[in-house]
Amino acid sequence: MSNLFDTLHHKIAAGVRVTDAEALALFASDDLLAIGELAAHANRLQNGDKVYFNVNRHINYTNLCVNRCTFCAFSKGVEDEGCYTLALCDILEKCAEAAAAGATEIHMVGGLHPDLPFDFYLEMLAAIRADNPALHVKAFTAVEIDYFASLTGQSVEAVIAELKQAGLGSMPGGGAEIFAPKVRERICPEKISGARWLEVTEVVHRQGLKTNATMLFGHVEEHQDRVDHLGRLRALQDHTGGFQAFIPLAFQPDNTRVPGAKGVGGVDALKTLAISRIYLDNFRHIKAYWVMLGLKIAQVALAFGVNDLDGTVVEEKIGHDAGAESPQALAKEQLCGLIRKAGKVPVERDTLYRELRTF
Ligand code: V47
Ligand code: SF4
Repeated sequence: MSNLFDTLHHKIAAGVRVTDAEALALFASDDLLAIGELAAHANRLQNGDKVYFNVNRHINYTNLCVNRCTFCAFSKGVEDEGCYTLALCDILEKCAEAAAAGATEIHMVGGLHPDLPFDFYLEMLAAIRADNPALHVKAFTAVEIDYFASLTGQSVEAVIAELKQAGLGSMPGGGAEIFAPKVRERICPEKISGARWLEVTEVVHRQGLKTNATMLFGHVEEHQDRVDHLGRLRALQDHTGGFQAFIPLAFQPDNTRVPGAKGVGGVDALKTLAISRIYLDNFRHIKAYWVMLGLKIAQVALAFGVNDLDGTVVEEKIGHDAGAESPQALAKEQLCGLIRKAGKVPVERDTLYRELRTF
């Protein structure tokens, strides 16, 4: 095994790509600290000691969804208690609060609503931007873009062009889950395929918008499926360069329906973040999303190749509906404290990773 680590250390130093077989061998290894050291080495070469965060606010405009992914505790049907759709005035109020609190980004996603027209989303974007010209709106997943295209009968290109015109600034990385079809059949049979997610994302990148990519892990997937997922992302990034950050999302099991789900322990979470850093040599940013990981693992992840802690978040529903025990929000000072106490340098960024302030 030490042979593997020596080889990978040299490969990383020389900028040579890690293979799928090597990534699988890392998943099979119990030497967590050696994996972490490799990832920290790869991260240091790209990002030094800087760790990014941003001041943002999440808004989930509706939890109504025509899909029923078995891992999702957030979505509801029209007959279900607790279903909601926010009115535009409520959305604008949340954005005004965010702007007043110093946010630079609104992160907005929702379920696939059964009957809101596409114009609702265009008006929502335009109204947010008119009220808050300085706020960057990062919104909609590739799954929602595909839904808007089928809703309107338009091409993905045309949908993106209209959303951009209305004020869309970039897109988050949700909906990727695990690309392998046999896993998707078990966890999200109604969702677009992994191949379609990648196809839509490629079009988005070609239209000039940056996006992120996620991977939902710790349910029924095998290590092989994770490596396959990473491999498809690395290949697309080679073509487009449009991904900013990769975010492994630790599965939260409460109120979900995934028979045989394995769950995510601390070791698995750190290993997965570290291997993502080692394998995805063309992704500059690996994000530890503290909402799903918990604050302690997210902080320790900063020694395992992670260089981004996401943001202040403020009102999170998707993870918390599924039992996440993390707080709802973090203050900027808390994020800086977590980063500083890990021996790193906190840097506030905007959505496009322009540095706003070093602490
Ligand atoms: O697509 C749903 C995941 C995603 C659960 O791009 C779950 O900056 C864990 O994509 N346990 C939405 N995860 C969240 C997301 C995201 C979050 C933060 C930052 C960014 C970014 C993107 O949440 C969904 C799905 O993969 N999810 N249910 C669950 N039970
Ligand atoms: Fe709907 Fe997204 Fe939840 Fe799937 S993960 S049920 S598409 S809201």
